[in-house]
Amino acid sequence: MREPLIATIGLGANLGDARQAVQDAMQAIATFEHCQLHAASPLYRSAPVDSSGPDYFNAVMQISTRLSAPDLLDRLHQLERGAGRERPYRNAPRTLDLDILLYGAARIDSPRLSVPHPRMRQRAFVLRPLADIAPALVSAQELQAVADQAIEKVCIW
Ligand code: PH2
Ligand code: MG
Ligand code: MG
Repeated sequence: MREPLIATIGLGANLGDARQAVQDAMQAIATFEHCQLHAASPLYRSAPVDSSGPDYFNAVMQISTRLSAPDLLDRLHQLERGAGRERPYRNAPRTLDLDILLYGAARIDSPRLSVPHPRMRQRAFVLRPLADIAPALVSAQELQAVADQAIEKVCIW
């Protein structure tokens, strides 16, 4: 079996009980087979970026996992489907969005998966929670560059 590595996952939702959906997903991911919770960010509320609808709830978590990136993605998509996720168009409002942001130090460019997530460094709703749990992964300049995006910390669970 492969050696465990740290995978970083972004969680977001802005339809239905979005706050609960993010919280439930975090708990479900922490109990995935071959995965262990490494760190969980506080919960944030953020204005939609290149998207529409109500404010989002966002968080970032890190797990130590022995799952391959495609297997992890399959399980995340299962959770999204369980939360009633529909994909009518790109960046549509959603009941649950679970993105693999980082998978160890891997670079992945497949039709299903791009890692590191290509837009993660332009988004406060990723960088702010990521900086809370892994400050070495986010620079002050990067945080400054997204300082105009509306986001607030809601709770520490
Ligand atoms: N996700 C998107 C597009 N825009 N905006 C916010 N605030 N939060 C998100 O999670 C989000 C978004 C595409 O995945
Ligand atoms: Mg996303
Ligand atoms: Mg996604």
